[in-house]
Amino acid sequence: MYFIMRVRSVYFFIVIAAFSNYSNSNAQPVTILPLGNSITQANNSHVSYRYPLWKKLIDDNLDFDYIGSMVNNKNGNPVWPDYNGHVFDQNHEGHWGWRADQILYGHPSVPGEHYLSVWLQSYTPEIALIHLGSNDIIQGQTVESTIQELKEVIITLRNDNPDILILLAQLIPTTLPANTTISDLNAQIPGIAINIANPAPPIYIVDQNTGFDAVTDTYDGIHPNEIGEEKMAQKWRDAILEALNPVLNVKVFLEGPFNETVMNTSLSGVIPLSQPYFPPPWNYSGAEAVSYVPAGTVDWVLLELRDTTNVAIADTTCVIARKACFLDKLGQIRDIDGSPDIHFNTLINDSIFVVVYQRNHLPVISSVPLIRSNGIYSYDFTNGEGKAYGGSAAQKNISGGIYGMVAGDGNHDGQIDLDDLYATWLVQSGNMGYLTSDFNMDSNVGNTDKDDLWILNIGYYSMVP
Ligand SMILES: [Ca+2]
Ligand SMILES: [Ca+2]
Ligand SMILES: [Ca+2]
Ligand SMILES: [Ca+2]
Repeated sequence: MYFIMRVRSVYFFIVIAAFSNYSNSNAQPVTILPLGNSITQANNSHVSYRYPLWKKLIDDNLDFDYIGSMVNNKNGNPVWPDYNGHVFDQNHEGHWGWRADQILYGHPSVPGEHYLSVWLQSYTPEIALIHLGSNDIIQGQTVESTIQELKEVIITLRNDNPDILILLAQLIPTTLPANTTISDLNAQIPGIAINIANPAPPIYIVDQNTGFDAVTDTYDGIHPNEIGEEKMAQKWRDAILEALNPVLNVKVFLEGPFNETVMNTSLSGVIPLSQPYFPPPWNYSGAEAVSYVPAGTVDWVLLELRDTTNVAIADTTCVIARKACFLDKLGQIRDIDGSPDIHFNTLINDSIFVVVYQRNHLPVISSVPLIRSNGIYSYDFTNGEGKAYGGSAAQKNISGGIYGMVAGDGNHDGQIDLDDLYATWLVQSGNMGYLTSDFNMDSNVGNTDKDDLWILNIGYYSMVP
């Protein structure tokens, strides 16, 4: 027998501030469509919510582009001061006085302004901010017809881009008598999200009504003044960031505890209540903790997002977010609240690759960027050798066509070699508990860990850049 000795991996970790790195000339800006009526357009003495929103998104370092066939306010443009070296982006699709049906089919007195499906031929929104329906109600149309038209607006937008993020407003109030009916409409707007949300991405309901005072936050009982514009901009900004934050659904298997079809949960009872990835090489300081470990849990894992264009260059300088999660016996990674949907509070610049770390298995990174479908970035490492970057060097066939992370890295330095024998296995052998040399994860360290896993895997090392 011979042992392959390898140079130690060096791990770098960097502190990431949310939103701090969202600017890269390689990436396409996120296209945002402000869609609505006079409340979106504003007139020559008002800047529209679009202006304070634009400033907020610049502050967030979001790389974005307002789109829309319109570049003017009603009766001419106000002064939009430059901000941080940027000139205000005037594009919008706010049409003074228009109802939802006119957004869909056009306005008879201005046929040249066209309508939504025509506008969509010249641009593709990735995010739509929809504040629409006030004129329908003010002009005496019904809640029911307006709800139906809002649905058609969403369907039309999705026909253009199935992955569009729909941010649908509950409308700001008015001092007009129609306000009662606007409240009725607002009450039914969340139902739109439920009715037509699947299988498309979720529709984000943005409550522009709560906290908006029709007397103090408008200049005429209908249209926002500067205070009202600021309030609307803040609501839109928060919703945009929420909608852009990635949600992951990831599946992996661990070779050690894998047993024909599922993983053993023999560590149940010794798995710590707080995430165990504080020490090097992870140096992860997250506060994830639970009052009890959910049934069916195999172990803690650490999920990491790397944002770049190509896996080969997805090194630690590309890390944008990390989160400690639980791995269940079927390979599903779960948030500590039990959900398979892992929410990250970060923005993506190029593409995301996901890394999965576990204490005594070699980490894996997705071989391709994750793709968002129905609002979620899903990735399954288990159903193909090539799902992990490095292929057969990164994952093992652990049971006819099922692939798992490689066991035996007791000192978690990214390689399986003699150090794992001398530095950890020999020290821990004969002991029980939550121990890194317990490669088969049956809660004790013994010869089976060494002879059935470690020896077989000598020479494997991490394929994560
Ligand atoms: Ca633009
Ligand atoms: Ca209508
Ligand atoms: Ca090692
Ligand atoms: Ca063991």
